[in-house]
Amino acid sequence: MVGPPVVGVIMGSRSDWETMAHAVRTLEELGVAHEARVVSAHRTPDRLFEYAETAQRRGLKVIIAGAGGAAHLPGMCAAKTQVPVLGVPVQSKALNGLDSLLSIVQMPAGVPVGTLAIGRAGAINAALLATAIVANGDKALARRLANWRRRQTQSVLDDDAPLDP
Ligand code: RP5
Repeated sequence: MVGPPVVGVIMGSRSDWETMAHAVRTLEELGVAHEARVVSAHRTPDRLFEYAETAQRRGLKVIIAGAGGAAHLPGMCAAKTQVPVLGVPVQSKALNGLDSLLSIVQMPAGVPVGTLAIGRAGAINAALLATAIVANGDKALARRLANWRRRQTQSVLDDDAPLDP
């Protein structure tokens, strides 16, 4: 992977890494230049503002923001940048991520956050969606994404193991 990052992956806490690592691994598989940082809306608001305000001029095309609980990070990030923000609700201990999901998905009209599923599936899909967005202007990446999807399809077709009752 060469060149400056085009996808930024941010998360509210180091404790979110277990989930957000799935997004980063998927970006790596697809050869998408990316960066990953801990940026908390609550604990490091100045870092968040600086990150969001400089994202566009640093060349980021998409930001993936993962957070749990009262998950303000994706919405606050989207409030400070026109770079598309994809939100990943991290599965919280208290409410299993329903709190995270509702905090992220229920943005008032005017500041959109594209919200994915809770946890691992959301993190992987956020990376795939970010890749598809970036691939609109990158034919080589579009081919890599198409190949990734073909391999996924083939792996299901190839798995003929019996389904034991
Ligand atoms: C949120 O609070 C983070 O996104 C994390 O999911 C949650 C808990 O953070 P820690 O207390 O584990 O640092 O801001």
